[in-house]
Amino acid sequence: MLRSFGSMAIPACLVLVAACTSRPEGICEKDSHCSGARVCFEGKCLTMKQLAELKERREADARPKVCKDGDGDGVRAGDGCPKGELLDCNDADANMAPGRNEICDGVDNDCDGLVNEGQKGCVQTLFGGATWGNQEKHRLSRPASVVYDPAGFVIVSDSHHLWRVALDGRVEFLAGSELSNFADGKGDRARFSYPLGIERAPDGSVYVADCKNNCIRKVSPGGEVSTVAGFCSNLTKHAGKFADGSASTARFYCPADVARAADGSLVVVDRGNARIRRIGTDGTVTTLAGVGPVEVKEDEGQDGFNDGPAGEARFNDPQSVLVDPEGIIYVAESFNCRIRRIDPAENESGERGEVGTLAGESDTLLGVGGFADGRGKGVKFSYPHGMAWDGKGNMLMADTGNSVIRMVTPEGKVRTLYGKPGESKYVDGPIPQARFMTPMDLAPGPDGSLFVVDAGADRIRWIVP
Ligand SMILES: [Ca+2]
Ligand SMILES: [Ca+2]
Ligand SMILES: [Ca+2]
Ligand SMILES: [Ca+2]
Repeated sequence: MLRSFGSMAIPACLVLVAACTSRPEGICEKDSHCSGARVCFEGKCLTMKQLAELKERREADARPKVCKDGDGDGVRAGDGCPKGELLDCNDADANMAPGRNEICDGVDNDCDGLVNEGQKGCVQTLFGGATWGNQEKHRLSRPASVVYDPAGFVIVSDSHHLWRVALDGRVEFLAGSELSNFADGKGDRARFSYPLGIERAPDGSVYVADCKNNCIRKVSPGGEVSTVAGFCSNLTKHAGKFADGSASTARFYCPADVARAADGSLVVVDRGNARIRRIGTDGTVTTLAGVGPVEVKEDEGQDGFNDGPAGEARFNDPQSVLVDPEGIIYVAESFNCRIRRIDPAENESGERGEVGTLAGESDTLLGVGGFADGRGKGVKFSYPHGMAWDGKGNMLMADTGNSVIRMVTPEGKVRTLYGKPGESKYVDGPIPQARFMTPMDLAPGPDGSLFVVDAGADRIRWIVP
């Protein structure tokens, strides 16, 4: 009986298969039935994103609806909790729950999205990484530079935005987009392409070294973005250009930083061109120092170091710049692992400027630095980036490769202030125990505090003594 039923089923199955050759509209059986990069899932063509969302939704639905206090801190969590109940932001850590007192440790005790806020002798996180509190929807991505405004906030550049962050942690979007492109305009109509160093103007505007757009931009306090100098474009065919001249005819190649001199002119680290440039108050762009990009010698590495007359000096991967009140220029160089000193004054024979080394020593062919405190040539840096004045005539430096913050006197004496060389980690807490991953820039804040861009941790750290 069973056998005869089975033999009868065979032609029925064949009929079914034949019918399938005229598949109803919108039904798929395999991926090749779907157009583009879509896949066939349960008879429907879905994009990979739709598929991931569907699977995520089903997993969430399959999880039991719970509301419990897993870490025993008296605050429950879970998607089964009644609407309106205050939830534990981390139900696996009893040191974290809404209503707790913040203390100087490694976590956000009160679940407001800020780590160690208001704690003295402590390194805290001002912006980035928050999954709770008022920063939840603002994602900081590869931050590059920070400036402090005495009105009580910092401005931060990342890819490809500028953010304004109040010292209580409230974040306001200032300009740009997550899309890399070029556009002048206000707020979210403006576009940057890998903005790097920023500098505050006396009126609260911010100058931006817009690296991959190959130009210098300016952002007003209201978020209006304009072009200061250079031809802005992130297209490959417009990269690699160099020209002095008026603001619109001058060309830069991945400017990395900009500093404002006492006379209102701007000094630009033209990183791709390995030159230090000046933008006069009338917009005229000139070259202060540097003979041009490095020479790459076969099997020998890069030849990109030379001190001496400004027109013959060589830089290799210059990253940041400071100008002192007398107009002396200091440049931090990644590949040469040095701080260079440029006196731009003409000598008696009319030759412009002289370039020397203030501190640092390295293998200039291989770009290998190291770590050593000391003075002048006895100092070693590793891939240094941003610098800032400390308000007492000393320079502070983000020594990226060593994961530390250094202090450099105008005489070239260097010591290490924060972090531990070789321990690249994100650790908030008491200052001696705190660690940094890849500090890229810094800015002194109120009461001797210091803001640090920790690019590797995607966070703005705040050292509060
Ligand atoms: Ca709990
Ligand atoms: Ca908890
Ligand atoms: Ca907190
Ligand atoms: Ca804490």
